Amino acid sequence: MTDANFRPTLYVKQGCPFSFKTLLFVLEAGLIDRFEVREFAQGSDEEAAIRAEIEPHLEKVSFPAVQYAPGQYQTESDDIIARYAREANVDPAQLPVLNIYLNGVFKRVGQLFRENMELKKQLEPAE
Ligand SMILES: N[C@@H](CCC(=O)N[C@@H](CS)C(=O)NCC(=O)O)C(=O)O
Repeated sequence: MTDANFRPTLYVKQGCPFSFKTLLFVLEAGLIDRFEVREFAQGSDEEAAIRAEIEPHLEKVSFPAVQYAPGQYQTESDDIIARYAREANVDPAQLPVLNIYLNGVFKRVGQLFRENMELKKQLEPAE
C-alpha cells in the first residue's frame, strides 16, 4: 500500500473518557471518514489482537492510540488531536460539542476518578 492510500487507524477503548474525547474531535472536525476506528471492550479478543499489534511499536500502551503512518503509532489524546487538528487546519477550541464534553462529562469523570482514588487510599490499612 502506498502512503497516498494509507488510512489511519484509531484504537479506542469502550468507556474510556480519553478515547471518547478523541473520537468526538475527529467526528466534529469532519475527519471521521478518513479513519478506520477499532473499538474494543476490556477483556475481549479484539483487545488482545490490538495490544499484540501495537505493543511492539510503543514504549507504553494507552488508549486512544493511532497508527498515523504505516507501522507508526502514537498515543496521548491531546497529541493525537493536535496532529489531526494541524493537518486539517481545525482549531479544537472552536468545536462546540467537544468543548461541552471537555468542560462537562470529561471534567466530572476526572474529579470522580480522583475522589475515588482518595477514598481508596483512606481505606488502606495504616502502616
Ligand atoms: N494521558 C492519556 C491517558 C489515557 C488513559 O489513561 N487511557 C486509559 C484508558 S481510559 C488506558 O489506556 N489505560 C491503560 C490500558 O488500558 O492499558 C491520554 O490523554 O490519552
